[in-house]
Amino acid sequence: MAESVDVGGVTVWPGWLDAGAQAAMVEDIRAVAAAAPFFTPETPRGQKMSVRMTAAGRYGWVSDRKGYRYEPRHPSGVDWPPIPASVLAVWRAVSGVDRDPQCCLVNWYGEGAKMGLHQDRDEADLDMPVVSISLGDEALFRVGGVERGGPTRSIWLRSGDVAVMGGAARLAHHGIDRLRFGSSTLLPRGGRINLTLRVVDQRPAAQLEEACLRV
Ligand code: MD6
Ligand code: FE
Repeated sequence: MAESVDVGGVTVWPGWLDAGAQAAMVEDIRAVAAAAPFFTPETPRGQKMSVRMTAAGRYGWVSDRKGYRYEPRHPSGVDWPPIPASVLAVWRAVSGVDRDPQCCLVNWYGEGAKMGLHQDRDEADLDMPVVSISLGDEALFRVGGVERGGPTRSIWLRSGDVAVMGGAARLAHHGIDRLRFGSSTLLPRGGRINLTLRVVDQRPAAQLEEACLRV
């Protein structure tokens, strides 16, 4: 396994997944999308995002005119499918925490898609990291600080790379400036899939109490 790289406090593991593992994970995501089809979210101000989204797990993250939030069901009303075992295994290997993710957000980037600088802050327990898995075309990932407007650093995320955003960087601003469309052959029609894994809820009270008794 290659060494990790620190980008503004985000730990990136280049090539965490080999080609076979990437192809298998794409098949797992196809099955997720068959149960919970991709949709195009809108910002609360009514602008269509350029990425298409779906999710797996107990919660999916959705955005529409009512705002950003986690929802227990796909917009069609069906439950989100379970998080694939291949994806869970990555979380368990790199997250460093004892809870499993409750949401695997699936972002699908076509040609020209990007994601503006944002913070991931809709989760209740910010001691839990966000883990991201990149599949397909290379994407320019920008990481800034917790405050908006400071200096930023960028790194090209490639297919199979895994990034962990935790600790002091948990609330860092970050986004995808652009894709090198067609740079990977993983997805037959090009594009990029990014998976982000999150714990959404606070830890159950019984476990919190137990953790307090232990210290
Ligand atoms: C992306 N990633 O790579 C967008 N969020 O397409 C994210 O927004 C992200 O990579 C939280 C933690 C890691 C990430
Ligand atoms: Fe994010």
